Amino acid sequence: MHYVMADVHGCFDKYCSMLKKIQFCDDDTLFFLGDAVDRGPDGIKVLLDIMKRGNVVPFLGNHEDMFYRVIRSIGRELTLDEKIDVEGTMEGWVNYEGGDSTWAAYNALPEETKQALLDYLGTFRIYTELSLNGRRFLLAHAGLGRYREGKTPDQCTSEEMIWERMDYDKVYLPSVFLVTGHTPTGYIDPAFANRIIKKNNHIAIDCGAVFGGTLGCLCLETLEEYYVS
Ligand SMILES: [Mn+2]
Repeated sequence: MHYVMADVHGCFDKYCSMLKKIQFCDDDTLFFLGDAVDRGPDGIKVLLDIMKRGNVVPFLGNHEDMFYRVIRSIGRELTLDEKIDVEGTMEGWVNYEGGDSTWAAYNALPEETKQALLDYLGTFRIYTELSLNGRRFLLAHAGLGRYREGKTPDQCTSEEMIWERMDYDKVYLPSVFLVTGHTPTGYIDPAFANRIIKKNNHIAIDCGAVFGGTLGCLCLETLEEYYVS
């Protein structure tokens, strides 16, 4: 089976409970739609776990984007523009985006693990399209950005696909389900707090695990929903 999960945000225990709940095995594939790290305590543990599994396909979330920008600058001569970008990113990441736990845990890692993580983050996808059981899906951390009629994925920037919030009241692509994390479902519609939202060809799967909500997971073949509180 193919599963999607997102926005674990350092909740390693919920993540492990979910893998047990879905009985995740070597024949399965997990599309991990970003934001493994930050806010919660154990983001690095989540990243290291998905890294050692051959059947988890990782996508870049905005939190991995910040982390990756910072660590790929370490030990390198930076241009002035890069220096400004990294310093600004670091400031926002650690002070406002919950990056402090990730940064501390990262710094405590052995050098070879740091290097392995750096290389691994370089393989993260921005988006993927696939068909299963006659349904078409597009997977990305944040999605297709602001709504514009007829907008297609190739017209979106990477920045939009991992950072921008979509309009969940609009159908973007008539025949494709957009599967996204990034925005907790309770913010999209309070009636769906802690639950996956399926409407207007959107499937929003961030159930706010780190904000006291649930961790959600969806099976793409069956559209069955799984939750860990
Ligand atoms: Mn996010």
